[in-house]
Amino acid sequence: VHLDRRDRRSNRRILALHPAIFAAAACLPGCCGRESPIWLEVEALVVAPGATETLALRPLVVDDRLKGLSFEAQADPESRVIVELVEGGGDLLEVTLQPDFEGETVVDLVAEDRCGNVATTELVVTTEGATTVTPSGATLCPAAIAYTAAGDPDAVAVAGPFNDWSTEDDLLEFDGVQWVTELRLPPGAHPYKLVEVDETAFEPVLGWTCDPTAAYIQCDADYKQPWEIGLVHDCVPGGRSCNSMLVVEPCDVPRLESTALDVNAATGQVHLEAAVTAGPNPVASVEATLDGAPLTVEGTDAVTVDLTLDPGRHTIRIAALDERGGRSEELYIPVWIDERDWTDQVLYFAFVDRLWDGDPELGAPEGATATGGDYEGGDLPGLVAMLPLLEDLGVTTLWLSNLQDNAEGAWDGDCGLTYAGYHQYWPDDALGVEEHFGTSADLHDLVEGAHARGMRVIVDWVANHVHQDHPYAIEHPEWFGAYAFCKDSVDGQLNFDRIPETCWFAPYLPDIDYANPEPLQVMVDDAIWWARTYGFDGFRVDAVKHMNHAVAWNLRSAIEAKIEHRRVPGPPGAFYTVGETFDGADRIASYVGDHQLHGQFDFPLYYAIRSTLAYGAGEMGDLLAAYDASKAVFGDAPMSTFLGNHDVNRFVTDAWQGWQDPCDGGQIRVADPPFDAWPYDRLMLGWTFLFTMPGIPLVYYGDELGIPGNPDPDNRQPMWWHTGDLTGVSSVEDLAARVLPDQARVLRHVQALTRARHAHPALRTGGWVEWWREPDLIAYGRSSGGDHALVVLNRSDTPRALTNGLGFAGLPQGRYVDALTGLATQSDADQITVNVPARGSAVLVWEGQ
Ligand SMILES: [Ca+2]
Ligand SMILES: [Ca+2]
Ligand SMILES: [Ca+2]
Ligand SMILES: [Ca+2]
Repeated sequence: VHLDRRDRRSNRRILALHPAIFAAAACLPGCCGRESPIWLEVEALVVAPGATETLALRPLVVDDRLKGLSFEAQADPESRVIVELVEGGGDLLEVTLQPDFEGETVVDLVAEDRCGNVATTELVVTTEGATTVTPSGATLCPAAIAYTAAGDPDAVAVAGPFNDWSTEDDLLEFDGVQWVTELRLPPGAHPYKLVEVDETAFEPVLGWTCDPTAAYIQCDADYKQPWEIGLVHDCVPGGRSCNSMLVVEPCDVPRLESTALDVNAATGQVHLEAAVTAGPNPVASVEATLDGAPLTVEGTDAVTVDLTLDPGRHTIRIAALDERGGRSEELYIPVWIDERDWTDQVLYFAFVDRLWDGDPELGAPEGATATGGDYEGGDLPGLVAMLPLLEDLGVTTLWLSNLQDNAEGAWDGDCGLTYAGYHQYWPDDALGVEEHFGTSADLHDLVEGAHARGMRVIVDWVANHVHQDHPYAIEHPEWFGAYAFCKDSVDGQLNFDRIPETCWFAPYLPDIDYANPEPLQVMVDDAIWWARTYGFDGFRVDAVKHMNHAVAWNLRSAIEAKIEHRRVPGPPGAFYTVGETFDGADRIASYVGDHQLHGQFDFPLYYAIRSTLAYGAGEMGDLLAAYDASKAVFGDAPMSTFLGNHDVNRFVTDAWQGWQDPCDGGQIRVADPPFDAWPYDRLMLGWTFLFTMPGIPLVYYGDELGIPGNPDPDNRQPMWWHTGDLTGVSSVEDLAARVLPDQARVLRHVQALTRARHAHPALRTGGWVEWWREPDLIAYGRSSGGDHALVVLNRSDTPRALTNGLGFAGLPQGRYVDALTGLATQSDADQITVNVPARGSAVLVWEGQ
């Protein structure tokens, strides 16, 4: 007989009365006068179809101080709900629902004390508000889709692997404004497309499209054919070949989402609002920290934080906990209270293994045979010790080598020699810190130490490949493409050019197949983990053109959602991505934009600087033409300008000796410092140009001294080969005292330029007006607001005195001071005479009338 709930309840009252009557009639020893146990109010238990939930019964009963309660539980047989009492005392109730169960049912609970007093209550079991579970056991979570149709369809479907790309299974509903639906999917990455269906007399016409509002995308393996080596990247919403990708977050814990974030970088005022969404269990508390110290926040369904912060970097972290200890993903909010934009930064590539050996115990070599191809001993404690010097040099952003643990051992490379992973482009662990460099704590020390000096920290993100020893390669071989060596050719065309996205850099570096949504999501998640765990301010993205466009796209979306908390793509924000695409301007630009990277390194300008200044080729005006050409392609994207990096030979060696084959009869050709002054003069001209033009100037470690180097690996000579032990060096002057006179000249020149650049917005922003041009000399005026500068570059062997007007170049009359020499010049009405040395430069900044 099936009783409805009302019947059950009255039945229970009768049951509850009965034991009291029984106890009065014949009480057991020690039981007389004792009363029945009393059930506290039992809240409904939310259980997902197919899932099991547990409930501790003992805390729900008051038993009149007697120990030894026992329980019984009885489910409605028609519901097919399985109830079991487990654990030693049998006081933990497990309730399991059939996968097809939906709605509400009641479980009768009986508590009996050792005197035989019993009490009953009912437990309502409901699926309402539960997350659902697939047959494989994964929890299903909601994923909302809203679509504004391009046409006037009769129906709109969402299709993906989750419904075998069906155009009929999951239809959207028109809500009067948009087509909407809510899917229930397991957490993880799910490609999908939207399908506009137009009914016709014969068969429906299907219009397949990507979701134009999708934050994440996925590009099929064949989106770019091998012969499409140009700039085709139509794997974008609206393009030919993309899929949109839902990234479904776990829903068995609370969720925290920022709903408002206002940061006033000038006053330090921060206003933050976040909404808390409960998972299956009610939210019990919200925890927050500011820079690691507890921060009191009010509310459990919405959180508001108002703070006034000191200048510098701060981190707010908030998490919500539910009644069963379930913890939300952390809401991570980094805040910079400073008015320096990314375009105001001076970037320094701290190539960790080669900067400063702060701990001789760290960094033992791995047995590589190539000179300069093994760990040399530089480490994180060394970089911490180097921060005062870098700050004095005017560096405001550090670019660190990848810090992921890299493969041990020595591996085959160029020149028939073996190499170790000292460069950190061979990751063999997702989240561990390279043991040659130090510990996780050392990395925290470095980032916090830099932040304390107002310096930002970006890190190399290596995502094109992993080392074969990486757990991803071992446990998920299906995440990697088929082996095709980049340096092999097919039909006379290098794989590097033919299939840049899928070729392998080395047989031991499996190339990630980014057509697979799993590694696409995992690699981006790992990147965000590093940024949030260590407080990084940006990524230098390695090998951009060797990964499909979904990688840059999804990285940017994840940054905006999980670090910047943006609703819509916007101008360069708190977090910066700068990519390495060793290629021409159009290819570089094809990865830059609102949905991809913020900027990239300006390789075309680099080539112009080497040509004009290192080789003395062409005319000096070529520099400005190259800058304008870059500007025409890259627009206002925050590009990083440079005159050397770890993949090309060093500037002074290139100027002095030209390109030299790094393979030298079975060993690496090691460059010596030039013993002429002129390569250093040429380098200083390069620095003057870089620091007096827009862009984010990059100092590749050692180029501030002009250290020498043939191509990789000799372009990565340890600093201490040229400076000696850096212990006790904390300023530019300390370092200048230890190096060659020409190197000291370069060092002081770079410092003078960074100081001028930081002090004068005219050197950072705004355009330029040509003031003088000869084949071996150019000069340009620059103005920003009320700030003005006149820059002269003379690569000839003749010192010059140039007299010209100011007004035509937008420059005011008055007193100008050369930031390089400190010498002042007063204009004669509109005329000024500028003295510039042979192979030298002048940076005249206006100091008023
Ligand atoms: Ca060391
Ligand atoms: Ca390692
Ligand atoms: Ca390792
Ligand atoms: Ca690749």
